[in-house]
Amino acid sequence: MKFGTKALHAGIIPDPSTGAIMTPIFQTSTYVQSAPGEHKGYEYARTQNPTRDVLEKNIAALENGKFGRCFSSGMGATDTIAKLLKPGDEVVCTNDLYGGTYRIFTKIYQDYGIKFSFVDMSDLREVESSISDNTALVWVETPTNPMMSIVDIRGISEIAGRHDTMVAVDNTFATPYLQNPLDLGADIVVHSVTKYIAGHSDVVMGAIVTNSETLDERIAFIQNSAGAIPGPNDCFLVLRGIKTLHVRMDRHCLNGERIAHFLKSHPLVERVFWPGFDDHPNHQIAKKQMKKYGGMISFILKDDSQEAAFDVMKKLKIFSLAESLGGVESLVGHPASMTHASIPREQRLESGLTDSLIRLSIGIEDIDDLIEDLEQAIG
Ligand code: P1T
Repeated sequence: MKFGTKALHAGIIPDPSTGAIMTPIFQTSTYVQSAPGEHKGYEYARTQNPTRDVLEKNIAALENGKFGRCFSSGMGATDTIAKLLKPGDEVVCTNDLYGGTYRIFTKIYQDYGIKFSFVDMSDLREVESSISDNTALVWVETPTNPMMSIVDIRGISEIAGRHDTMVAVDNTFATPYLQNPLDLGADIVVHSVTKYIAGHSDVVMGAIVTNSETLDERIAFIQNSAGAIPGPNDCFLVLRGIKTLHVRMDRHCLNGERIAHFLKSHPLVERVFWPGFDDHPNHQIAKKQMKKYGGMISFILKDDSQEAAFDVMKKLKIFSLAESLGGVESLVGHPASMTHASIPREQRLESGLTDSLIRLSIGIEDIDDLIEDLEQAIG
């Protein structure tokens, strides 16, 4: 089955009791048993919920994976992966990544005796030399947030395989429509479903997909034990959002491409970060592992001051100034003070994240209006 068909049909069956074509919202916390232990496969809604079951099957299918699990947020999903680790374990991470991921690793799990190192993964030799006998996990984000660097998932998976180390890929920016890390050798895919998968800026949710039954059993055990589950209403909203994921993504990518080129040719713009450019350092890898290049773009102005960046953000009218991304409407953000403020400045600068960096999440509005908005704001 191809992607668009899977988005609409994978895991979805009409409700057996009514024939309802849309998955019902099972808004219940528990299920009646006819005798102790005699039930229809559902005991308590932290453990199982039919609306969530359908969504988990659907997301797993989109990632070409066997097992999917949903969580109350992307961070809930990341937290679950971290809980697979034990004191003494080491994790090698991309040096450019979502600030909240950096924060949970360094401010929470580091105190539990897990060591995290952050490396420039565009250079595979750096990754290999960072792996030790204690490395239990390689954490990849690609494209990275917010510098749009590209990491070679197959290359990393081969290296990790030689060292018997797991690879988890945060696939939030690419979505399962543009990139499928499990097909490239990764062990685990993580999503902030909040973003493109849900797509309408009305839900916070996370997901994990894997092909390993053993891993999935452990993930399900943590999901039930720690309890970071999404509610059935949110699962319904995400199932509804997914039905247009491929259609939305095509438009996000098309608008993204137009805006990336517009910015690149603008006389007041110094540099644009977007993996679709021929001269992007890992463009060839992006071309190989992604279907298209997505709707996320970062850029810096020729006037490299924070004030100039703030001025553009203030002048934008259609782009709303807000954290998050991947919704149908366009957003603009200032990573240094917003999404990545929890990363120390020196570390941010090492991956190129300056105080003047502007990040755009390109929505699916009419492209002419978006370009006009950027034109009047940049000047
Ligand atoms: O917000 P939440 O659903 O918990 O997802 C966290 C998360 C995980 N991974 C990536 C790559 C992310 O970008 C995020 C959340 N990011 C933002 C809110 C943002 O504006 O970048």
